[in-house]
Amino acid sequence: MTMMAWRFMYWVFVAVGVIGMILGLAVLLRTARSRRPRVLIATAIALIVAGLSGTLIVAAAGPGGFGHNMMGMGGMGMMGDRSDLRPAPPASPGAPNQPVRATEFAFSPTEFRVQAGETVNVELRNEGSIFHTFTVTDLNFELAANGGQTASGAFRAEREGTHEFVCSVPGHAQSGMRGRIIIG
Ligand SMILES: [Cu+2]
Repeated sequence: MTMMAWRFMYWVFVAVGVIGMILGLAVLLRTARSRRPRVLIATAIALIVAGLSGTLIVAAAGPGGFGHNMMGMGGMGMMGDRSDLRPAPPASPGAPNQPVRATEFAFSPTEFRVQAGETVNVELRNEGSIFHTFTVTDLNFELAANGGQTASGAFRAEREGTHEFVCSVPGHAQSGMRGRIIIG
């Protein structure tokens, strides 16, 4: 499901909750004055309960749970339109490991060296809470991981020189998610 769909459902829930509560209260007030049958009172109470629980579910899920999910969903959405790099090749058994931590909004380390001709397994450890990538655009290498996840791939140091890596989620590189690989 897309982020738009989630937003839409969220507001439908809120609207149903609020409208249910208002309708329920209105019916209850009217029946109290004019001695309507019990069925109406039962309907009113059911509406209030449904409205309240709907609103409570949304409120409870809101800032923490639901907000978190929404971010995850947003991240998943980004995966689709982030860049057209091919995914990194799988980690190569026996190759040295190069961990790179990602958080909001920084990498650690911001610089590392690889001997020309060598292969290292870059291990993107996303220790943040939203989706990030490790992207070396000019070497066509990209790893991607949701918050709390790790992704590894074999990085072949073929071209000598300094190559920039970034997180390719829009805005993240500008917020500080950039670094350098020195091959030589
Ligand atoms: Cu990022």
